[in-house]
Amino acid sequence: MSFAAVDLGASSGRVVLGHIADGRLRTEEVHRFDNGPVRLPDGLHWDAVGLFREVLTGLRLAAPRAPVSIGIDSWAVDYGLLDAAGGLLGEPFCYRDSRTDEVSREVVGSLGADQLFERNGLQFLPFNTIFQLAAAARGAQLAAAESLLLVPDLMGYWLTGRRGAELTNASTTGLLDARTHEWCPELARAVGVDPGLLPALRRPGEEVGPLLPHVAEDTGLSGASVVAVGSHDTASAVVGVPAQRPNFAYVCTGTWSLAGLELPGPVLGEPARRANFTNELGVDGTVRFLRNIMGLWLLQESLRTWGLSTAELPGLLAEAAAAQPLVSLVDAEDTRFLPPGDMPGRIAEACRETGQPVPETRGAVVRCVLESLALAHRRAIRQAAELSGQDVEVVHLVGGGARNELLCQLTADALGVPVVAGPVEATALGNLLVQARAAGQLSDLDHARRVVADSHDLAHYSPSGDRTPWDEAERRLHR
Ligand code: ADP
Ligand code: LRH
Repeated sequence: MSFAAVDLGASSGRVVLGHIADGRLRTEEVHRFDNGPVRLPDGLHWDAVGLFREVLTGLRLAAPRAPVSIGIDSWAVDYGLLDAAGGLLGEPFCYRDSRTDEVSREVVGSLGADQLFERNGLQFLPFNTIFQLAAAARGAQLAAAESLLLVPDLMGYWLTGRRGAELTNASTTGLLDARTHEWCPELARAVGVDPGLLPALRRPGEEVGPLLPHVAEDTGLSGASVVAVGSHDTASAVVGVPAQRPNFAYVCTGTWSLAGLELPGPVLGEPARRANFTNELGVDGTVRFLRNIMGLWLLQESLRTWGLSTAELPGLLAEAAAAQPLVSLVDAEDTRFLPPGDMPGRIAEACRETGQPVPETRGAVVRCVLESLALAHRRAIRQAAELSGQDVEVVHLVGGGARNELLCQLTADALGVPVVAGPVEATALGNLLVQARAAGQLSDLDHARRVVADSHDLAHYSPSGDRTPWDEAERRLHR
């Protein structure tokens, strides 16, 4: 029995087929495509229809294996608005658009940062859906909208004609109650949004529906239906973490680094809020207690500024490995790095402001980026452990960054904890495993993780070197 995962990342998307045989998950990537925001006169957007075309292409390529179900995940927080006829009201905004910079501060000022966190348990990020909607409420488009669909739910709607809001991704909007896991209509109203826009919630594993006849005909997938997975990509990635013991932390490294812990319930209250932690919902009622770190976006955007492609990454990483260690580090959680633009320039500026040498070569800039990420991973994981009282014996690093040996080793060195790297495609695997569980092939998360561990070669990194220079760098940046 085969399943199809549609995994839409901020920098690339893929359609992956998978089936379980002899306790192993066998996968085949049938389609991969680039993704990225595009600037239009009114701001930064995603090409949602273009993405849907790629989804259809992937499903057509998957058809010969006749998957029984399709699961969709993507980056969080962004949404499309539908009018009464079901038409899309404009291309979805990208979370890197700056229109929420001011409005997010105003909303927090009027609702109270502590009140908001007590209710939704979310890290303050200027692009949380609640702030995007507060900005939208000042324009005309929202008045014409009948429903709001997060990106994977929008793709699901276009495949099936059914609307809904998958729970893990709904938990990133800022409009979901962290305790009851239900929508908070009064928070929606407080930012000028009709709560009727928010569709009924659905849980990972629930059936969304069969494919619309024209989709079934176009893709050749007449027997398949869409099944809700952890549609927030980070929720799926954490399902795909091959942890074999309870005391693990994870870093999901792609465009972002999401570093933290899986917990049975939320950590609310002032210390967690002041440390700017988030409590996002995972599969099976788990909570992802983590912080968003700017991630490999810092590297992607540096490459773009230099006019280089990902093919040139291995050469640059070799230069970074040869560069002098721990010369200059920046705060990889600083939102100055959020918008697209000259990344090496912003890094140089941050180094100057903190009295550190400006990296002079590309290798030195990449070294600065990777060491800064490693330090941010360490801070988030140590603080998550302290705030939750959970010990950390091992860190699992999954996602595209698991291919970056220097980043994995630096993360182990900074933390003084072993790092297990891989799988690179943990998100697609988590997506497939939730479908396999819905089909009755797996029992629980531990079972799913055993299958991942048995199916993949993982790389092990032991901490090396002295922690003192990392301690000094941390003091320099976070006095
Ligand atoms: P997302 O899902 O957010 O789009 P991915 O998980 O696909 O991100 O990870 C993308 C990242 O993987 C890139 O930014 C890049 O830094 C890293 N990566 C890709 N290929 C390589 C490689 N050959 N060596 C090291 N890192 C790589
Ligand atoms: C990673 C991710 C992350 C969100 C960000 C917007 O792809 O979903 O968890 O915070 O995108």
